[in-house]
Amino acid sequence: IAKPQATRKVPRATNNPLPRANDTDTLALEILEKLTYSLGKTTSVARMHDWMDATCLAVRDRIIDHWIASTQKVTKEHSKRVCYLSMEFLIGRLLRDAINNLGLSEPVKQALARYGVDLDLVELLEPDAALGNGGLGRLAACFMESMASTEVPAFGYGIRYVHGFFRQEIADGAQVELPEDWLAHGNPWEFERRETAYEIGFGGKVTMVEEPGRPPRYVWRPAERVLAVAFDTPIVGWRGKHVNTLRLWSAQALDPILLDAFNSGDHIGALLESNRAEAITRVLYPADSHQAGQELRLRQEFFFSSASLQDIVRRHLQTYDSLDNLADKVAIQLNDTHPAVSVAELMRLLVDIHGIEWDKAWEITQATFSYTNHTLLPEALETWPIHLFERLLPRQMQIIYAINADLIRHARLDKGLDDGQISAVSLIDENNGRRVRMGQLAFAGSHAVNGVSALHTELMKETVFRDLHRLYPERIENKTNGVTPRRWLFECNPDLCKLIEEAIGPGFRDNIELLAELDKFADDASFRDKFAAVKLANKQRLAKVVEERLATYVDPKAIFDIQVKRIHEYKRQFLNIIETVALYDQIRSSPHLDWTPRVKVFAGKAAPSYQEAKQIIHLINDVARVINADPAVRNLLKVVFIPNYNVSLAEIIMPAADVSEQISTAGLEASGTGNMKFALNGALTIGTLDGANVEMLEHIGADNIFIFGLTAEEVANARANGHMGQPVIERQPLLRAALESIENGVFSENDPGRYRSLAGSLRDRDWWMIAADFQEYWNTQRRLDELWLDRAKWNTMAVHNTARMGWFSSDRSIGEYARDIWKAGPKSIQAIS
Ligand code: HBZ
Repeated sequence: IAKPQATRKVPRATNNPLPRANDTDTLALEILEKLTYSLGKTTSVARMHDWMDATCLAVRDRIIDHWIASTQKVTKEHSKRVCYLSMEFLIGRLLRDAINNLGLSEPVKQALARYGVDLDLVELLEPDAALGNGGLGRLAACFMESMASTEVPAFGYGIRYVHGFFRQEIADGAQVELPEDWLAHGNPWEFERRETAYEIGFGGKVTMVEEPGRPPRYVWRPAERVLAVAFDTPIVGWRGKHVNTLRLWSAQALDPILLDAFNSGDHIGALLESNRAEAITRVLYPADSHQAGQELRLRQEFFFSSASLQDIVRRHLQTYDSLDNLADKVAIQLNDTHPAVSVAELMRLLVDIHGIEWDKAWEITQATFSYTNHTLLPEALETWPIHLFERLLPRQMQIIYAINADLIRHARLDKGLDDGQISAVSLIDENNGRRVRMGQLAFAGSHAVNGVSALHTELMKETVFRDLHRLYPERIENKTNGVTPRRWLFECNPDLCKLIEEAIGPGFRDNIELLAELDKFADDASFRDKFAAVKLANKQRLAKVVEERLATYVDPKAIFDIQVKRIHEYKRQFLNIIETVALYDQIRSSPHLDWTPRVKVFAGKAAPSYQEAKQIIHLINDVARVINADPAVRNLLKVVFIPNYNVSLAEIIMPAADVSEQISTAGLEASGTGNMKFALNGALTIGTLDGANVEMLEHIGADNIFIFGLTAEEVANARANGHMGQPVIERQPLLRAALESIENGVFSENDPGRYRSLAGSLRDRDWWMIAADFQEYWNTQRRLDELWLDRAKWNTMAVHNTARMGWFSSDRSIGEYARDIWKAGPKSIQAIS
């Protein structure tokens, strides 16, 4: 009789994650296990993609350990949770973030090296998750990382777009949009939670149900229902201390195939419902400054708002037996107005579904929500035609009317507002064919409303929300944006971090404001030289990318003058390129002068329907073609437009800039966050007194930043006084000549009239104050040229920039939100000063 084999010891059931060592041997084994058992490959047949997947999966296991621990802690302590509702999360790649935050950079690198695999190459294969347009979406991603790093329990709620922000190519100088396909090879970070799914209704009818002895109830019977299914991605904070969840919703049909139709031979019809449902989360709208306006967009907004709120309410009721204390346990932040319909939807859930009396429900709603505004541009403020809203969301429309009636009653009776003021605060715009104003709705439904820089917050009080601000003077407050130093310094600029650590020790990695200690090294010549050497190496890396993608040589010894951001008239890439043309003219007409060599770098996407922005891209490329081919400039000036700007490209660009262009028309850039990333990495800013530039000036000091141009107030006055560009242009020969060459086809010989209307807009109203600001911009650029000749001074200023940017960490922003708005997170975070 065979002896029974010794069985392996099975651990008892436990809530605790498996203990793991962080050494190279263990990681090498775990990666190999993933390769073998999750991907079914051996080392001899594995492609680089397989190594990437195996590495992500092995690292993901480590995150899960911390994830479980974090969730248990939050549950046990009944901590208040932050729910960050955002239509966009521009997260980029996650592998390096995860490895770095877990402190596994070296062991993972070594582990892969055992198999002859280079981690740097593996990292490049991860698709860049581009579920956002620009600053707003990237801010949401930085905030998710900072909430995890500062141990604020949080859920990010958004949409799992199948196709993220479009891929940009440049063909004959013009932007071409191609579909983006980040999920094509699967997504190793996400967990599908099929059990976490909610029905989302659209259309249909509302009926009033009267039962004896009870107040009337409203019952919404939607004509159409779709399912929202959760996909969770763990977001790991610095040193793996805490892990939060990014929960993205995907739309599915309740009935994936209509069997009746299928069986009767209508195979296409059988799929209609699922196609219609899945369309909701198929693609991100690529417009960041004009209202999309289509029905599908409103469906997206309601879909993810309703799913998130149903989830929040259900989870709350799992722990508590009432929704009365909802606001004590959850803070919901509305990232712009895209989720503003949530205000009406939460009211519906509280009143219609959970039977809470209206006034009580309103109290809970206001105490739970807060709202962040990101723009003052009138054309970007969201409004929806009443008829569309009513047809798609009939019950929510009734609720908005009821909220509005209360608001107007209060304004008229308690505050004595007149008709004009009433129409300004009303949730319904009666002047443009009756529309729902989402900004007003978000404001009314929140206890706190914030702008994203000091200037922007003040302008909010004076412009879009002037009358609501008078009605509720305590509600608007400022929360200046920030960026996560993990991605935007530690990961993208490791050499600089090494140098900083040599100088001031490692403390800055846990408290970024300790960067201030670098200040004293600004006058240390040997430190400065090392700082400059790191910058040069970063410029060489960017030059290589430019060479590979554009087959253009740029000299890393020249000034790298960089403007990367969405293309928009108010951001004034046009001003920058006109200055470039003027400089080109000057170099050619005075070749004997000692010109400082410059490389002008541009990158950014235009909304596909934004013709002026697309023209600006075309112009930049046309100017680049002519200048780069002209032997007369002798490499003193180069212009490059790098296609397909995204988070990963930004990580290469930010550390490589000498000059950061932040030149928006004053009063129009709510904050900016690229400005912070550049300065943190030691670039000198040339900028207007706009958005967070104003606060950067205060922190960095006027001696270390180049400010020019009209102030927001001066812009408003000039516009009010009927400013015209032509008289200004007449007085400025440089501007005049540059503009004439652009409009006469010097850069577009095959289509000489191409830029006539673009240039004409300057002669006319000059709405963006390009002509008005040109001369000062030019003069300031020449001051930079001169400074470049005194490299010691330049480097001193650059060091001061890095040293003084610690305050612009998103950890600081999150600390302020936690303290002032959410009343959530560890006491140490809420105690931020
Ligand atoms: O939000 C940006 C602001 O322009 C920028 O100044 C600020 O720093 C940043 C973060 O607060 N706004 C956006 O990026 N806006 C959008 O991307 C957007 C997207 C979809 C829309 C409207 C705007 O429908």
